[in-house]
Amino acid sequence: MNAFQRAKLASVLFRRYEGNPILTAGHWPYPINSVFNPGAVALNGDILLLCRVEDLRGFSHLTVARSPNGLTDWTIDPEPTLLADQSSKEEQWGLEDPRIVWLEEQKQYAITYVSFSEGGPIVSLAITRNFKTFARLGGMLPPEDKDACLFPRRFNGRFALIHRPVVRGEAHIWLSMSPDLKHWGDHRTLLRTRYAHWDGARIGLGCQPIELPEGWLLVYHGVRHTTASQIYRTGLALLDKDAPWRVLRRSEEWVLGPRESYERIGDVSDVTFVTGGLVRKETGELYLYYGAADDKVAVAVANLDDVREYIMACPQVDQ
Ligand code: BMA
Repeated sequence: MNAFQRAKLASVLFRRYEGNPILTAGHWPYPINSVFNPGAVALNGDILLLCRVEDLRGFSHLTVARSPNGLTDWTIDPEPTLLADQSSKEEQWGLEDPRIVWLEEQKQYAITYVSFSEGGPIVSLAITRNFKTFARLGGMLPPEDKDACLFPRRFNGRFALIHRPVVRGEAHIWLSMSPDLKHWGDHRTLLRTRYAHWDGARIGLGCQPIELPEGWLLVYHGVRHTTASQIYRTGLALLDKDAPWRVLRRSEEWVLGPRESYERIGDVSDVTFVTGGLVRKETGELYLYYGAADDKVAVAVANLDDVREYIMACPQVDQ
């Protein structure tokens, strides 16, 4: 596949669901400003989205929405599912942008989300079996840090966390290791912004890492500053299956970006921000759930074999 053919494939890889946006403030059982950036998981035969919901003060909490097919017939918890503890300085301005992964060893779901503290955003961890009761394990690393997710299993005995600290104003994707989910070390950069590209200003993890036969698919967002504002798009990378600190491939082009009016117009214009991924084994499809213009939830669908073909056609990465 030459570069032109690859770019052509990138532009048709993901198909927007024709019923987008699938969740909006109008669907909500209680008054809210917006709903966006959900974590996604299959649970008890349903598709569950843990949505970021912004209340009428401008603070966020997390609420569960369930659907039998991940597209329609959503049932939304009648009240917030996970609220910030307002007595805690670390969460005083709310909870944002959850990513969910099933921890094989613990037989529990790990939710990594952002607590918005006085000192900036903190990557925090909660564990649950049922999305009704949660063990809240608190902040994992100091601020300013966002866009984090664990891998579902250990590598050489240690857990791995993808996250996005901001250092000297630079926003690259990092990977850190821990023996116990509490003490983190061996911090290293995984993916860097690319000057002058669509992902030149900032990058961060999208959904949870997706396991493919070729390695871990890393879905990430990239930001470009323009004279008018900024554009949030989505790209792909491939990490080594046994050593996810090794980047094997990275897409030159984005695979999803603001195009439809629900992505271009909203609380923040021109944002497609993927936070939930779901592999539909029955159909061989990958669903990506994303926040559209920071005030609605939308979904884009790809054939998983096409995604594999595309990422393997992307350039190898020099590290
Ligand atoms: C990022 C995060 C997301 C948000 C995005 C676009 O920095 O704060 O929650 O969706 O910006 O505004």
